[in-house]
Amino acid sequence: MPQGHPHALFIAARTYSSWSLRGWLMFETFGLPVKTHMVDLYGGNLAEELAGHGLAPARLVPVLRSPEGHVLGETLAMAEHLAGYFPEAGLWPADPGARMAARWLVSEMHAGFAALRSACPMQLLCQYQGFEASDTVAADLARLDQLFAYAETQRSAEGPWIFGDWSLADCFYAPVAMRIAGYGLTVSPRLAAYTRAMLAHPAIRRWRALALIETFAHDPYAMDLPRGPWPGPAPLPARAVSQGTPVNDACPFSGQPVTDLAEIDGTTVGFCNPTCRDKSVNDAEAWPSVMALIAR
Ligand SMILES: N[C@@H](CCC(=O)N[C@@H](CS)C(=O)NCC(=O)O)C(=O)O
Repeated sequence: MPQGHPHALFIAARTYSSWSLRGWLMFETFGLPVKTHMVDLYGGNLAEELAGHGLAPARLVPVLRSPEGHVLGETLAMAEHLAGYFPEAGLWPADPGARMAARWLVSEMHAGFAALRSACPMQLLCQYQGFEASDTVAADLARLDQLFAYAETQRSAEGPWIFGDWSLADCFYAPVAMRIAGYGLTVSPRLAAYTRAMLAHPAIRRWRALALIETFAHDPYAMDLPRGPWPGPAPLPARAVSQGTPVNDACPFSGQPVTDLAEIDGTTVGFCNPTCRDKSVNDAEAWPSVMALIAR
């Protein structure tokens, strides 16, 4: 693996930015080194802000800067770049047939599913109740099932992911699972099982735990529908507290001295800043270093 500075990844609005999620998952789920930076998706100056970071002509998120200083502003190109840069990391399936199919599915996701993407914008806050899928959305879901069924014929690995083992295809389809979850879409048993597996994936749980810290002036995709709870695994009971004796002296994330406390499943845990506290409160089980401190 190349040494030196890691890649820099510029993302925005974890709650809503499905493409940012794709870019981040490529690093997070394959253990690739990265420094993540947040930019403002809704400030009206995204292209200018990106240019200020030396990322022109990028105008959307995510954007990646390589350790050598080259810039990439499209997730499909990022997938190919990272697969080439980290050849040992297994980003594409190893089996040639599965690899071809994975490239197909990733390309079709990148270019297609317009009805689903526009009718059901990704949001990780709730599950809307009573959402009625249009015929075009239903057709996108049928196409999704057809592609996943085809993938099953091309794979040699067993497992919950599109090609059995986790691959770049899952990075691209993870936000689709979030749309199925967020709108309670009626889908085939195959897609329902995939959505359940994705909701329980530790990286997805970490992303959402971070997303829930975000605040927005308004909900850009608010629907006039009742909101039910998020359908993922229920987090452990947890809350920020101002007093108590933590079980740890050093923050489980940074190793720095503890300044902010939370009570998580009955155990007081200390963190070095409110963000690390809050992401742990939002879903402690997403963070192994936090769980290691909690008496079970
Ligand atoms: N084709 C692009 C799509 C990226 C994209 O649409 N990003 C959205 C956020 S999810 C964005 O930056 N929107 C800002 C805007 O439209 O001004 C990719 O693959 O990265």
